[in-house]
Amino acid sequence: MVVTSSEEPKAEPPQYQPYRHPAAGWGAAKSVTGFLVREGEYVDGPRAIMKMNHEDGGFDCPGCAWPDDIKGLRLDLCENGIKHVTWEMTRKRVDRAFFAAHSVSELSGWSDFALEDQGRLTEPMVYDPVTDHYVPISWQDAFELVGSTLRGLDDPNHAAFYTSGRLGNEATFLYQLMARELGTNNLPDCSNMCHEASGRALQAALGTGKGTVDLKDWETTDALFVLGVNAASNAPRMLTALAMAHRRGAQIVHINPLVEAAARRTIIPHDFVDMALNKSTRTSTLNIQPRIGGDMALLRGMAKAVLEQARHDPKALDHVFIDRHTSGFEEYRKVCEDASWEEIERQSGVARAEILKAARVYRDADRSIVSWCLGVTQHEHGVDTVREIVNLLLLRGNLGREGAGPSPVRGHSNVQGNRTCGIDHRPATGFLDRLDQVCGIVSPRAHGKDTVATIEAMHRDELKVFVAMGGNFALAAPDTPYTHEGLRRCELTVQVSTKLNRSHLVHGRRALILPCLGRTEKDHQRGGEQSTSVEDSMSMVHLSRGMKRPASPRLLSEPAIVAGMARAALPDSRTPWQWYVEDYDRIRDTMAEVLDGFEDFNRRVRLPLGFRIKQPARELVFLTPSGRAEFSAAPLPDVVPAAGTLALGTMRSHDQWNTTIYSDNDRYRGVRNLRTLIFMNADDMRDRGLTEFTPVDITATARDGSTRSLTGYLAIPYDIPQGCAAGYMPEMNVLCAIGDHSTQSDQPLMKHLKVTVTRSGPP
Ligand SMILES: Nc1nc2c(c(=O)[nH]1)N[C@H]1C(S)=C(S)[C@@H](COP(=O)(O)OP(=O)(O)OC[C@H]3O[C@@H](n4cnc5c(=O)[nH]c(N)nc54)[C@H](O)[C@@H]3O)O[C@H]1N2
Ligand SMILES: Nc1nc2c(c(=O)[nH]1)N[C@H]1C(S)=C(S)[C@@H](COP(=O)(O)OP(=O)(O)OC[C@H]3O[C@@H](n4cnc5c(=O)[nH]c(N)nc54)[C@H](O)[C@@H]3O)O[C@H]1N2
Ligand SMILES: [Mo]
Repeated sequence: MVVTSSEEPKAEPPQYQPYRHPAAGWGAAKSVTGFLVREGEYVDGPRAIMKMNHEDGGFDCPGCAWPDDIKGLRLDLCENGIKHVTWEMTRKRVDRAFFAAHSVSELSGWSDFALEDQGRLTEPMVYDPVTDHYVPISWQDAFELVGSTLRGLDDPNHAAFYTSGRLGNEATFLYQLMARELGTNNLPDCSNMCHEASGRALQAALGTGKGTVDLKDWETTDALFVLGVNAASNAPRMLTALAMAHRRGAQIVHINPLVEAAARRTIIPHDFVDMALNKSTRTSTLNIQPRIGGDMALLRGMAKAVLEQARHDPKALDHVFIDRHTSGFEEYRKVCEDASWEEIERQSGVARAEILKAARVYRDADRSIVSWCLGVTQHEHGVDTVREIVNLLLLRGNLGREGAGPSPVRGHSNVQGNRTCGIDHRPATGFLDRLDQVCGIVSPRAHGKDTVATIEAMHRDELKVFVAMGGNFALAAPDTPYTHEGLRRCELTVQVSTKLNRSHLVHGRRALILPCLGRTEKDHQRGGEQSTSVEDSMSMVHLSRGMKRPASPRLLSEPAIVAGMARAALPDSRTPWQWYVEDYDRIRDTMAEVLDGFEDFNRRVRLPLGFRIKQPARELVFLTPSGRAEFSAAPLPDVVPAAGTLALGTMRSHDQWNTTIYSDNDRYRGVRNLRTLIFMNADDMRDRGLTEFTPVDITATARDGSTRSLTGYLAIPYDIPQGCAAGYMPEMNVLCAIGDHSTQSDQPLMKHLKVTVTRSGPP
């Protein structure tokens, strides 16, 4: 059974009161103070925070992938970044006495909050099946256990190496090198659940897997379109960019079934005068609420309107750009013309008049940026929708010039860097060729397994060793009971972690917990104190250097752990694993030879704000088969829920970091003391005879007809389109069938579960 924080006995009753205040500002300051006091970090916390995201050193905020301010030293912090850092810096420790006192069965009954709340892991531990306890193991023996198990596999493809997006670039590079030297591309990562769709769409359309804009573009654009992101909670520093844009008169259109806090007003945290005067700035000029999955139809409607206008207004389209740089325009024009307004309205759930308003903003802007996150990607047609974003941008030449272009908001602080540095189960041949040539290995060419395929292979006993560099796979992955069963079938599970979590308790026949340094901590190696590099959402690479004493003397850095496993698994390896770990400059020198855009890595990464990886699409160089930017003319999908069913999107609350739940509050949505909830449209509630806090059963029907349920969730009437509902991850992963992933990106359909909601019966 999955025990979640929501199942802990609650002292306080749930409360719901729609939130009407600006985002950030004093509400955030108060929340941070309370959090620092609770964590006993009111001395070290602020001191560490002053070292975060600094121009002259310091460590990269692990909170999200939003880039640092160009001015660097202008302190742009956020409530959630502070919580995230403080959570890592806690003084609490999980030591051998803790594991001796609590068996795995006992810990399995604890809440996820309670597990992480025990503090930092301090030494390597191995599972002892006889006593059902984790017991201490030396690093040497731990590596040997990993090595001998890997060496004993019939096929290297029976192992998978998961990456959560915290991992720094240098460890990432060594990790993928180890996997490929072993002979597998089984490199599942959190991107498989996150922005896989964005990567594939941008690659197909523009020949790059990334966005093309940077913060300077955000500062100069005329119109910002923000789709499917809860910025106030998940990329809070975007609030500053939105407020600044509004002050200079830019248009800001939010497209989201929910009107999130960032779509209203904010008080900029570093603007001390505003804080003192409680003066807020608007962060939106237009809010549009499509149905869940309705974005593609909405975007097509906007394109249709621009094309209609172009009949009498030649400047509506950038003909020169389209002729010179794109391919497929005529087919795209035709699908737009053929799509009826009735169908566009029905599929988007937005009235034509509203779509025309958004189209007018787009038409009137000289320069537009479209930004998006999971509300767009975690759908069956996520790839088509991102391509539709690109289509719209291409119509008016919004690419390759200042203030214009696509701008995906990435999640984990280095998830983009992980891909850049080789975490890809479908690697490009060119990359493998370079890797082989520089590192003297022979990489496998067959594609590897992603997250979903890894779990499925566990069930077929074709996946026996599962190594996770960070993350909390047992809760983050879909179909929770199925994932747990898969993990339990493994011969060996290895979790490289900073804190205790569910994935340590849902383990293979043999299991290791390998504790590592966090990003805030000093990393001392033979060659002196080391820094690691990370890449943000806008392709800026910079160094991050921890400043705190490690939580325990027995922690190793992530590069050292990878090297230890690699040496044990590959005794004949010619890769100088240990030599690399002594000085990360050596890893960077090799990376400079293998990775595009990393020339002169060691020098450039030490420039005050690091460097930007060169972005061919930005220079209008398109590495596509046609050498041009490609329009796509995909048909509109049918996303209208069947009668009696709702489309349910799973999302984060304000007070959580993925699977880490800080509290049961969701301030910006007005909820306190409750996570087992479902936000519903008031009419949908009335149709089902529900009122606020009525307990309901939620049943999801998968494509294969199987059903999965949650019971006793409380219904909350919310401003969300009819036919749509929302609730929290990771708890709701129980509802997401393993087979329900996109045929375009293989991403689980975490934002589009098909559910029925009924009043819970008597207990
Ligand atoms: N504090 C904090 N910061 C984080 C994280 C965290 O957990 N906590 N997680 C990090 C990670 S890994 C990631 S990937 C990002 C995630 O950042 P977000 O993408 O903001 O994450 P979600 O909470 O899943 O919210 C998705 C948003 O999409 C909207 N949405 C749902 N369905 C649709 C739809 O069909 N169309 C549109 N247009 N919108 C829709 C929801 O209303 C919600 O506002 O944040 C990163 N930053
Ligand atoms: N239903 C549903 N499910 C989702 C999503 C959704 O929107 N809906 N979102 C998906 C997305 S976008 C993502 S990114 C995944 C997140 O999936 P993961 O990345 O797997 O999960 P996290 O919760 O971010 O991982 C938290 C754990 O990371 C470890 N950790 C923290 N810092 C470090 C460090 O510096 N080094 C190491 N080695 N470990 C560290 C700690 O032990 C902590 O318990 O979840 C996905 N799951
Ligand atoms: Mo993510």
